[in-house]
Amino acid sequence: MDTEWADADRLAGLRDDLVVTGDRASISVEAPYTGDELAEIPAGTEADIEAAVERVETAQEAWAERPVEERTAVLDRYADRVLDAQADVLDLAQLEAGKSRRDAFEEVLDVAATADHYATVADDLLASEGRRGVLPGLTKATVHRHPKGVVGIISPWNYPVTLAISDALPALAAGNGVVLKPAEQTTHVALLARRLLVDAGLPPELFQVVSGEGERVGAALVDHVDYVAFTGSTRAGREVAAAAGRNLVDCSLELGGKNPLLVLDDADPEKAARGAARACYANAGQLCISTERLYVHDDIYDEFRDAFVAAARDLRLGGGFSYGPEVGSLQNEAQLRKTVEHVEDAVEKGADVLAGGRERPDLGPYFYEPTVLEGVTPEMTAFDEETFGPVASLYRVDSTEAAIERANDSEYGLNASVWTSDPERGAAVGQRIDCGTVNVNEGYAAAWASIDAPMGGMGDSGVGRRHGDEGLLRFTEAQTVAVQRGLRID
Ligand code: TXE
Repeated sequence: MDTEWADADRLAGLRDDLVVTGDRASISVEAPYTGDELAEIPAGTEADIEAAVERVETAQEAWAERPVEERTAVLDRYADRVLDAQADVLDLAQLEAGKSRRDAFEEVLDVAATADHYATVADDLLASEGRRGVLPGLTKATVHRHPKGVVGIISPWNYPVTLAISDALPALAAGNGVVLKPAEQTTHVALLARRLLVDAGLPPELFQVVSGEGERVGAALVDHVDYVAFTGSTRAGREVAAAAGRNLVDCSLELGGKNPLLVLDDADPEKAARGAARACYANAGQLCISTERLYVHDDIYDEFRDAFVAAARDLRLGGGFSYGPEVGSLQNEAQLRKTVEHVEDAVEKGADVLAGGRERPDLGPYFYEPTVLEGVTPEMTAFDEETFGPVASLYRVDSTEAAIERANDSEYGLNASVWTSDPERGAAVGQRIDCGTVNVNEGYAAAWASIDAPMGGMGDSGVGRRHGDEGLLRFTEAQTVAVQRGLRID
């Protein structure tokens, strides 16, 4: 394979940073482009988690004592470090996740922007803040922001750099330490991203990584930390939240989505179709905020459908470490099977495939063509279940009201997109959609790029927000110290 990361010794060098306290069983990791085994990672245990937490706890106390500017200086240098090392990060993200280079590039951009953002604003967000008392003049209350302590991060394989690091950055800026349990499939690139933080000056003890299975090592992590930031399936998210509840620790959960895109009657169908194609097929649809349901106004439905089908067919599908292909491979066999099953089920029950609908074994074991379905009905799995693959369903609606109603008819509520020639109208429609983020005249990247605004889900899409002020303040305990100013009954 055309990257130096395919070298077993180089990958082994990254695994030196894992916390492994004894002999461990191993988990095989494969390269999605070929299906070949890439490496084996240790199947961590609760003992590894305990050791990791202990190391972080000691380092965290000293870290929290350091002035905020010293902590944020590390983030500032990290942004530069990641950009300098981008070729290496992109290669490894592609190798382990099977994604296109363009999709990997978005990860690098996101972590660098997140680091820059919190390096700039953390100082203000963490400053102690005077408050007026309930009885003005009688008490002098000040709110202080203390770190939680040790933050546990559980990350998935679809955005293995961003989702491992973009929560760690504000947590560290706020004075916490971190124990990360990355997805089994993409452990090495998470280790690389963490090593770059150490290169940027982070005390190495402060950020530990334990590899292994979610049910075992992920679940153990939740039992030993002071806060959990989880990104993954709704199923695992519920288990994490239940355990966090038992331990009375706070958590944030970014889970799945079945995200809607609305094309209003005044939209430019060509522009909307190109944007929609990116929204549906970025990262081969393996993106929590990607679009799977498109509600298009009757007046422009035919024009939009033709343009959208053409845009889906035009996307270049393929592997390799260049910027050529726009859409990469699915990450694993389970994702491919789920995608195939959703499409087969829809076709058996009467839906039409307007584009794609085929595996591409000539490109690699898990490639699947960008697919457009029409005529999807409620009995079909693709109607309301997240495919997490390159499959989008087109629906005709006769009014904006109908589009909003259909968009809101979902257990999920992560991300939506509205296309119109009137941005104000789009923003007004957006506020009526039950999703944590809404993009107007953009598929998904407008909200994602708004690093200083919160991002997260409603309903089954999760709890809590990353990015924005909330993205940092969730890693703090607010403490009020109130001084009585004289009035008392003696
Ligand atoms: O996710 P899991 P999977 C959705 C998407 C996908 C489906 C399954 O629909 O098809 O989930 O993917 C760890 N306690 N998303 O099976 O299992 C696990 O080791 C603690 C949406 O890969 O949720 C990994 O590190 N941790 C999504 C992480 O959770 C547990 C991204 C995610 O794996 C655990 C990924 C447990 N009981 C999948 N069980 C998004 N929001 O972007 C698993 N893990």
